[in-house]
Amino acid sequence: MSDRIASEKLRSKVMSADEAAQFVNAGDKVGMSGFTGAGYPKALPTAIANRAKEAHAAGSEYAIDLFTGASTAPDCDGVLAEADAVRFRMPYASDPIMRNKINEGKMGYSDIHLSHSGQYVENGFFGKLNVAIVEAVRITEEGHIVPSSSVGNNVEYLAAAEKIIIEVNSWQSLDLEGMHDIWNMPKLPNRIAIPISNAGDRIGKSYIEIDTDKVVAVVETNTPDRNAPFKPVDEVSQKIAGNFLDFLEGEVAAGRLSYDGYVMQSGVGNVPNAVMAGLLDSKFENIQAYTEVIQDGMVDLIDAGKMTVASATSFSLSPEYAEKMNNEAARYRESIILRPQQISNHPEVIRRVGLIATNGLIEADIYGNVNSTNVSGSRVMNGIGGSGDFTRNAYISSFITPSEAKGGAISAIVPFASHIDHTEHDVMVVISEYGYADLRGLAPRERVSKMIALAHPDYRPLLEEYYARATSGDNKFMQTPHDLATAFDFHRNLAKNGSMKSQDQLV
Ligand code: 0RQ
Repeated sequence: MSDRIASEKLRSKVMSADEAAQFVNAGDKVGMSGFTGAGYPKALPTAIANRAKEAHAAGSEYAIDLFTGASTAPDCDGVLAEADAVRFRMPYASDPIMRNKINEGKMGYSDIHLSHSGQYVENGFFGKLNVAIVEAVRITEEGHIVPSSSVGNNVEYLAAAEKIIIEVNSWQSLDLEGMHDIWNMPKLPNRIAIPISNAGDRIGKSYIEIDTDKVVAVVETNTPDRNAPFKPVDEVSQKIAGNFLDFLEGEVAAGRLSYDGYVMQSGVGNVPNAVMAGLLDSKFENIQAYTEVIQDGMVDLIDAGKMTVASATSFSLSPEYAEKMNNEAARYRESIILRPQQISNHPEVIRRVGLIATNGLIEADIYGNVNSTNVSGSRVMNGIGGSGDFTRNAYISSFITPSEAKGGAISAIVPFASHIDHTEHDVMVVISEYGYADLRGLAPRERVSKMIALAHPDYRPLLEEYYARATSGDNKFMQTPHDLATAFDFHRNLAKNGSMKSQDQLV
């Protein structure tokens, strides 16, 4: 038996994943650890999926409501979705099988701000939490949990659940201990200010205290986190990164930012990773991250001495970098802090540290409204994740995107966003490979030419024609002029012809 379970009381609860899964009943609300392929339970999801398959084969119903930190991985969200073992999902999902089930209407999905999710569960907005299933690096003598490569909503789920199942994963480095900073938010009405003034402030403990009487099972695993590798930096991403740096340089020239101590938040994805590669060769020094996930680019910035501290709730590393983190966690824990997501994404701290938020988008419209979640208004891609937490509260909010998707069939700049996650009131700067649109201080109509300049040249005439229509004829209201009859022509073209381009362009 693993020496990672120091508590004698909890050692007596060790059993197989199949045995532990018997504690998870049909209809249960289950809170799991896990955030972007890091720190999710590795054995229970498959065991629960098998229970579901057996029940379905016998003609019985079996599905759970699944809450996590954010997305997980194929061996968690994927296997559960494939077995039709999930009725309802919250707060974020990016697994392709699960996405299809959601879009086919076979699963409910509440796509909510990540900073809200823990407190919603704690306060019973989703009903009583039956089971928490949390991955740990080890269990202390007192029965405290040392989390693994993500913290997510573990604190809230462990506190709220009636039963606790712990997976102790010996693949995760013991040297992660000391990297976590667990601070319990006092409950309403006794809240106090979160005592973080700088990204690097440590305010809590290195473990999560739990009620050990609630632990019904401990399962031992030895399985890696499963994150997908990043795509190599291509020409478009390189240009976007260059434009992002030009925007930062402009802020320095205007006296609003210094080369010393830029505080960043960066979304996940290939383009944000390319931006970080761009920062490696920049004049910026002593960069800090107050963000949600730590990806490869940030590790490179730390190694190069460019980044002094990175605060997040999770890793989101390629397999190669995850291996490196495991081997060198003792060194990295000097400059990396993993916090509960309620704190990593908290509006109060985000506003205080004065960070520049940088996230990806699906589409932005000519007035600066941003859609991060629903393709053509109806088909969910992933979810809002932390992008709303950061965008709304940042010192400067920015979005980065290639001008086109799907080989040019889709324009990232559209007349009217078909779903809006970040409104024109929150979005300050939008960046594509064609430049950056600084929307600050501009009235809606003043933003239009800047947004159209970000579009691919194929789409610019269509956008200009649309704006001309919106500002002429019967449309007499000039604050945010729209021609409602043709506002969604790009999306209608896509549905009809497989491209947002006009009929004339396609022939
Ligand atoms: O799909 O690879 O199958 O072609 O979306 O697009 O260009 O590689 O960009 O990885 O940065 O993702 C908005 C999805 C962008 C992401 C989104 C398709 C595109 C491709 C990926 P393929 P790219 P990125 C807060 C950050 C919400 C959560 C968030 C996201 C795939 O940034 O999920 O911000 N954001 N979290 O082809 C159809 C469009 C499309 C499109 C892109 N208009 N229509 N498909 N794609 N635009 C902090 C954290 O949460 C960590």
